[in-house]
Amino acid sequence: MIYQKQADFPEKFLWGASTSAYQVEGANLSDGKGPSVQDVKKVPEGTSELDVCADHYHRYQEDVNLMAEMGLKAYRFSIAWSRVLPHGTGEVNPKGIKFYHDLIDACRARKIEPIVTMYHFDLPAELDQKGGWENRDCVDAFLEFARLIFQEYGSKVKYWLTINEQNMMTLVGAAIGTFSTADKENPLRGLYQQNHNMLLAQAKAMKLCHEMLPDAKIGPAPNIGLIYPKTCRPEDMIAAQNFNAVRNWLYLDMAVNGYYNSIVWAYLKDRDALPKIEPGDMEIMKAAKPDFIAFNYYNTATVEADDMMLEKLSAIGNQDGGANYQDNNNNNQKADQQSGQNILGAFKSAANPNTPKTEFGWEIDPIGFRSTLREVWSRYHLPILITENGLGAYDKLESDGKIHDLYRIDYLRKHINQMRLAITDGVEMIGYCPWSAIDLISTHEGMRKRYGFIFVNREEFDLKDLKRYRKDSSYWYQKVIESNGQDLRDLT
Ligand code: BGP
Repeated sequence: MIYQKQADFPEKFLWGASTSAYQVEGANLSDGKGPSVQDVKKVPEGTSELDVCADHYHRYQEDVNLMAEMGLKAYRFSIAWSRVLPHGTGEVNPKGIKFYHDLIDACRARKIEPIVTMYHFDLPAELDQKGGWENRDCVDAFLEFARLIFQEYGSKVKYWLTINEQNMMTLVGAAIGTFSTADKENPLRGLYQQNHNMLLAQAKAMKLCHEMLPDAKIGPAPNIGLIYPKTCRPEDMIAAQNFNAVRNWLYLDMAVNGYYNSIVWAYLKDRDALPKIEPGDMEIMKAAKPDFIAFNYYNTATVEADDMMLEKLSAIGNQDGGANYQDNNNNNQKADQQSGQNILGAFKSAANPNTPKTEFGWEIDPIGFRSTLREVWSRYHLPILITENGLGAYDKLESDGKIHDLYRIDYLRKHINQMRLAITDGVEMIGYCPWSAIDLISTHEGMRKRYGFIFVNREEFDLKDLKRYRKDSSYWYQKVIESNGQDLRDLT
C-alpha cells in the first residue's frame, strides 16, 4: 500500500523509554532486597555482576530529571518482586516499597506516565528454590505480589504490564537466567507446565487489577516478531506458521482469547508434554481480558522446513511439521548458549539476506515491525503499546564529551516511520517505549552492549564516576516527541 498522506500519531501518544529493575537499579542485595534468580545465577563470563548496574536505585531522581529534559511522556520500568517481598511472599520490605513510591512520584512530578512491568525476568530466588513456576504455589505468590503493588501504587499508576517476555523465558530461559525444569524425564513438559502456570498467574493478575483498580489498564508484554518462510515453498510456509505459533501466537491467543493455540497444543500432545490443567483454569483464562497488548519488537526471524527431519517424521508416519524451533536472530546468541536445550525439529532457522545486522548480529527489520504490528492488530484488535525496540551498540564517549550515536537515530527513525505507516494502515497504537532509557546491563552481554538514550560512564568492571551524558539520539528523540512524531530529520 502506498499512501499519499500518512496518519498522524494520536494526540496523547506515549513517547517513552524502558528499563528493567535487575538491569538498571543495582543495590541488588541492599536495603532489605532479597535475591532474585538473576542475583544467584552465574553471570556470563566477562560480564559485570548486578550489584551496581547504572546505580538507578540511588540516582533515579537525576535519571528522571534527564528523562523529563528529553520530554519523555512515559517511563516503563519494572518492580523487582524480591525488593518489595524479599522472600517472594510474606514479609514486606518497607525500604523497597518506598523506593518505588519515590520513583513513581518523581515521574509524576515531571509529568511522566509510569508504565510498570510487574515481573521482568527476576523471580525471587526463594520461590525458585521451591520449584519456581513449575510449582503451582507460585501462581498464588504472584497474586500476593500483585495485590501488594496494586494496593501500594494503584492510585498513581494507570498502565500495568504483567510479565515481560514470557515467551523468551520459555524458549530461551537458560540464556536469560530464568528457567530450569525439575521434569528430567521430559523437560519440554516441565517447561510448558511453568508456562501454563505463568499464563494462569497473568490471567488472575489481570482480573485482580480490574477488580481493585477499575481505572487502570493492564496487558501482557511478550516479545513478538513475525516469522518469514525462507521461500514460497509450501513446506517453508508450514515451517513459518509452526514457529509463529510457538514463538508468538501461543502467548497472545491465551492472554486475549483464553485458549491454547491449536498448533502448539498438537505439538505438545505429540511429545507427551501437555501441561496439567486444573479444573477452572481455562475458565479463568477465558474470563480475563487485557486492555491492550504490549510487546517488545527487535526483529523478525526466518525459518525453512527441515527436510531431513521431515523425512524422518514421514518415515514414522508423523507429518505435523513439528513445532521445534531455533530462534535465529533476536535470541540467537541466547539460544546458542543453551546447548542441548534447543529442540530442533521439522523447521530450522535460516538467514535473511534482506536485513542488515547490528554490531551484535541482530537483524534490523523496520518493515517487519510494520507487518508485525498489522498482524497483531488484525488477530486481536486491541490497542498496542510497544514496550521495547532498540539498538545495542558499542557507544563511545568522545573527547568532546558527547556520544554520537547516529546509527541509533537511523534505527529509531526507520522504526518510527514504519510505526506511522502501521497507524496509517489502521493499527491502533498507544505508545512507543524504546529500550532503553539509560544504559544498563544487557541480558547476557554485560555493559558493553549499550542501548540507552543516556550514557552511563562506566565500563564492564571499572565503575568510573557513573556520570550521565545525554547521547545525540536523546536530543533527536526530544525533537521527535516535541513534534509528536512529525520531525524525524537528523540533528543539525
Ligand atoms: C529483551 C529483554 C530486555 C533486554 C533486551 C535486549 O529481550 O526484555 O531485558 O535486555 O531484550 O537484550 P540484550 O540485553 O540481550 O541485548
